[in-house]
Amino acid sequence: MVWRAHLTSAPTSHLDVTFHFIKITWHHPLSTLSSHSYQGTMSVVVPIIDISPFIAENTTREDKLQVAQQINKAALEVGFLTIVGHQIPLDLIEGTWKATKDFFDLPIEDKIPYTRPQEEYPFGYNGMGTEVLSTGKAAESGEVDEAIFAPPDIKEMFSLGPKDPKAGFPERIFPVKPADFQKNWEVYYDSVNNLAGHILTAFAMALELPDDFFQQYIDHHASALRAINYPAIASRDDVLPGQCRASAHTDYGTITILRTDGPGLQVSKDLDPPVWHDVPHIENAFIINLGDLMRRWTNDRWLSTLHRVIVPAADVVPSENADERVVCRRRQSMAFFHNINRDAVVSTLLREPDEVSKHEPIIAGDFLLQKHLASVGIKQRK
Ligand SMILES: O=C(O)CCC(=O)C(=O)O
Repeated sequence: MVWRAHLTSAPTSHLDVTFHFIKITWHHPLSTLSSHSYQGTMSVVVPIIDISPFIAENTTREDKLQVAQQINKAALEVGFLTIVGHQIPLDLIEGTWKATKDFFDLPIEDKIPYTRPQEEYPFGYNGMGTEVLSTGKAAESGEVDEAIFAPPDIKEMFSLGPKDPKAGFPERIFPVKPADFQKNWEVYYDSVNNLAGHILTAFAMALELPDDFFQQYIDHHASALRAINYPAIASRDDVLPGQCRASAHTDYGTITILRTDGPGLQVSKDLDPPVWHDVPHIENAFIINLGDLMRRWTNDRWLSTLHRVIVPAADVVPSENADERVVCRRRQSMAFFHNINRDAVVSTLLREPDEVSKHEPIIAGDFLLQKHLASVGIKQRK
């Protein structure tokens, strides 16, 4: 198979953070998405794939190719897969999970000090009501100027960026409490980043590219580890119409490696209108989804699928004491957003002689920051 890159002149960085904007008009969050519509999808099956041939030693190329073929099918048909056989130790996962929960349980005054201006350091602590992921989605097509107002996602977050100064961010910040937070997060970040490297090798094989094709884009990568706390919700009255825990969006980078503690995540291959399907929760597995860069690279062959986290319709937790009843349990997730180098140019890879690129080349870091800042209500001048 022959791939050729779609290259016009290389893009130059154009983003200039200028002012905060206020969203005043109410639209349904999805009304801002592209008018491009897909055929309704009756069912979406997220396959479970054993990734171990890419991690264990002494596996054959044939074993790897079989996994790569399964990945190719999932990327073409769903844009989501669940992986087992990842070999990340359970005690690391559980230790990091517990330290993260302990951080979220701290009083707000212990968390706020880790908030940073997102234009400079798009990580740290983001409190309740500070993000609307569907606005980041709208920014991709330049529709934020249409003044969207969508209710904020019901969550708080802590994110960690890369350690390497060459990645182009200020030094990492870690909460001092709980004491085991930093160590767990450092090791977890590196382990999951390592896993991402294996998955990208599998992607390269699936695309019939050289096995190390993606390595040139990740030697000073901008990946982020983000923990999300979705608090318990005591009353339906606390939820605005259309409000989600994480509103409908696609992820921005290459892949996301997600761990959750229960259901709530939904995907839709349809945009107009979306048709939502639950992603099954599988213990000790990671959910992997493809981000926008993978879709652009493959000229939309591979999917970067719309997803969201809902407030479940009926999740009443019974209790003898009516005051303790909650309509919706607390939920925690940890997402590793694998991003390539900020200065890397992503140009469509074309494989047919007469194939036309659906996308202009972009600078990965600009694309990412533009979407992230839009989701936290910061507009940039182009
Ligand atoms: O919490 C989850 O299950 C998914 C979160 C998510 O999609 C995101 O933050 O991008």
